[in-house]
Amino acid sequence: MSALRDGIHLRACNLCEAICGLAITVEGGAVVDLRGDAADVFSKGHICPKGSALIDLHADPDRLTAPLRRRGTQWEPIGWDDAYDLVVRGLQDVVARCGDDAVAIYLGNPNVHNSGTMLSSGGFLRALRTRNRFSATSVDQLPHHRAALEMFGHPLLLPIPDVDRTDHFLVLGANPLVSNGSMLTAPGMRDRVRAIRERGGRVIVIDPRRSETAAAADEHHFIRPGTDALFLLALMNAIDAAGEARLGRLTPFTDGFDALRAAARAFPPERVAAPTGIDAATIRRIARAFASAPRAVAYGRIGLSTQPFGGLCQWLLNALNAVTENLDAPGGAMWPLPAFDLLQGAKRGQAHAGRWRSRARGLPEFDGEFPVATLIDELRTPGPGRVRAFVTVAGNPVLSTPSGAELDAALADLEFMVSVDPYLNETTRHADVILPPAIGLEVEHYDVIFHHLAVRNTARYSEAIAVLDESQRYDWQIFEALRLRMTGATGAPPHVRIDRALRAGPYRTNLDDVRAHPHGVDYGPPKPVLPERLLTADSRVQLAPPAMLADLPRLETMFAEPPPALSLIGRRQLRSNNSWMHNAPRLMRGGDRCTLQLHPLDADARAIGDGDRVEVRSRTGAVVVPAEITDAVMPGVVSLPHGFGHGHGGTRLSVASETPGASINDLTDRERIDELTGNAAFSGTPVEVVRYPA
Ligand SMILES: Nc1nc2c(c(=O)[nH]1)N[C@H]1C(S)=C(S)[C@@H](COP(=O)(O)OP(=O)(O)OC[C@H]3O[C@@H](n4cnc5c(=O)[nH]c(N)nc54)[C@H](O)[C@@H]3O)O[C@H]1N2
Ligand SMILES: Nc1nc2c(c(=O)[nH]1)N[C@H]1C(S)=C(S)[C@@H](COP(=O)(O)OP(=O)(O)OC[C@H]3O[C@@H](n4cnc5c(=O)[nH]c(N)nc54)[C@H](O)[C@@H]3O)O[C@H]1N2
Ligand code: SF4
Ligand SMILES: [Mo]
Repeated sequence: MSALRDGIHLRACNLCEAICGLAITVEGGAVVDLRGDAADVFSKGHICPKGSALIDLHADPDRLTAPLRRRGTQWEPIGWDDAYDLVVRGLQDVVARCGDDAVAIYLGNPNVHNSGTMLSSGGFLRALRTRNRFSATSVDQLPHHRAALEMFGHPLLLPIPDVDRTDHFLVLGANPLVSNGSMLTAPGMRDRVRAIRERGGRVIVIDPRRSETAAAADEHHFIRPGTDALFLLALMNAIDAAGEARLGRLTPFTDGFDALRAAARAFPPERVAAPTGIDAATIRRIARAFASAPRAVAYGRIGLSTQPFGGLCQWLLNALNAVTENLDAPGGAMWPLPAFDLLQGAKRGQAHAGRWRSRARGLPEFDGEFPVATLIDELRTPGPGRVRAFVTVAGNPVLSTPSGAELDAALADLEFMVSVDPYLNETTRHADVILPPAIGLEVEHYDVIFHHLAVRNTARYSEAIAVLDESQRYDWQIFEALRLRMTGATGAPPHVRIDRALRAGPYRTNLDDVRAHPHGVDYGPPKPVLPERLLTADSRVQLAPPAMLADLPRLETMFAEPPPALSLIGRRQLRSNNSWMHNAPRLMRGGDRCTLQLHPLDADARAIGDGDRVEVRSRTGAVVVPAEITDAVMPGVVSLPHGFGHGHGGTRLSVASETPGASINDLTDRERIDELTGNAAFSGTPVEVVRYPA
């Protein structure tokens, strides 16, 4: 394990999108204090329990610090050079026999939280030349990217709610008080939400569960899972019918206003009340309040993107902000301008989707990736191009992607697998070689991604605060070593790339300047950037993209089909980080949290008592968990957290496996996707629940 350097260190937490500044005191090689940095220009002292758990991560005896090679069910340590050779040979062997596409890649969530990986993995991954690329994007925010591409010309042109200046915050399918904000980098969301209310503004939450955010809001309304597109169309309908739809400043460079209004005309509030579960008068009232607020913003996160109409939802959210003069306007949805700007060199009209299709199910690529919901098909469907080798980088798809148990079985059948990952977990146990990078406090960090999603333009560079053990490697060293063996070439280390990008960026700064400000550099709140920043071919906003309009008829099925008796949704928890931090002792105190929440009416109908063990069944599988009866969930809706299911043998997760829970993704269904974008449609999975044993 690496040695921490003594002193007081200021660095950003890179565990989630909030990128909080932390102050960490190390004495005698041990962390004696870790707190939010009160002087941080952006996070101002905010911290959550996961931030403190960086200490556990660093000290975790289960965390791998040297490569492992699997022989049958046994793991043996090997040297790095031998490991690299094995990996390159294993991959090249499969390519030689089965072709480039026989290698699949899966990039998990921590990739985007880690500048070393972000900036250095590309060379190696491109050298693999496979089209079978997958990532956590398609179990998360793919619909946001698709809407941004269709409307603004680039997947990364994501409008962010300007929560610090808004008077009206309409939140759908997001729980920022627990998730700490997503596609909304705004550390300390509890305070920011409170501030909206204290300045006389209003916060309204639309969610099938009375979430922690809902509890802190002015209003909360239950909505039936997966019906938000109907609700948003009805809001648009009511605003337009009241004569309050207008584009204002956007008018000269926006197309599709009339087509959008025409589309909404088919969805009056009275029509959507039954399927959504929100009555027409309430919808009209919410519409009026939104349109009449001086500055309002509608924001929807994964409750709106991991559902069958995710693409429509993200389009309609942007459109709603646009037609109420709240797009690209303070207090509405705005585009940050980060110091390291990934769009710096982007050309108009160059981003496209659907250039090729997946072999087995014919699903379209997006940004060079296929939806991970079809990974299993590519592993199992025989014929040329079948995936025979697998590379995972910072991902745990066995627990995080739909039909997880089926994926688990399919991975056991591979010819070769390598994981770049610090844990031997439910996914990496299938690898032939595990290459563990240094992580957390051990690595330098500049947040390349999340400044693009932030409510304030800031910059912060974090030094590594540890000296690596001889056996350890940084992630970028691993990728460069693999790339060198594959191609004969290597690239610059991350800090050089960061410096270059900062120099070329909008503030013309550099790494030394940013480094000289360990509490962060503040460039102020976002300013309007349209039409200049648009990347559509004609530099215009498209309010009614043809792909979105073409998906509307599919919505009609919502009226035709009765909802399932019970629909499953997820539940993020403050002390979880997707699937991978359950080995941190301080996050696991207090017993089993992997409970199925269900409404008293649904419990009574099934003679289920609080704390009873219940079996939850879906088309794809079944799990047994304790029941938690609560009126915080809508009748007809049950909720299970994701990221549990640590009961598999052959892992090295001594803490997590003590309270393993069950995986919600043993219930979700790889055939349930948003047909427009291919994103997994977790929310609203039909389930049955019975007492166990019955
Ligand atoms: N049903 C359901 N499923 C979901 C969700 C849901 O809400 N409901 N949420 C989805 C979402 S939003 C996401 S983002 C995905 C996440 O899905 P994944 O990214 O597949 O899963 P994680 O649990 O984030 O696992 C991260 C992996 O990265 C490793 N890791 C951690 N830090 C580093 C690092 O610095 N470098 C490297 N190389 N590895 C590292 C960990 O050991 C772990 O193996 O799950 C999705 N799945
Ligand atoms: N503590 C913690 N923080 C995290 C994570 C974590 O695992 N733990 N994961 C991180 C990641 S990778 C991400 S992507 C973000 C996600 O950030 P958020 O999107 O804020 O995360 P969730 O808490 O899953 O919020 C989704 C909400 O949608 C609701 N919902 C479910 N289905 C529907 C629906 O059909 N309609 C509507 N209107 N609502 C619905 C759920 O009840 C839930 O309250 O969080 C990040 N932060
Ligand atoms: S909110 Fe996110 S960035 Fe802040 S301390 Fe918690 S995990 Fe780290
Ligand atoms: Mo995510």
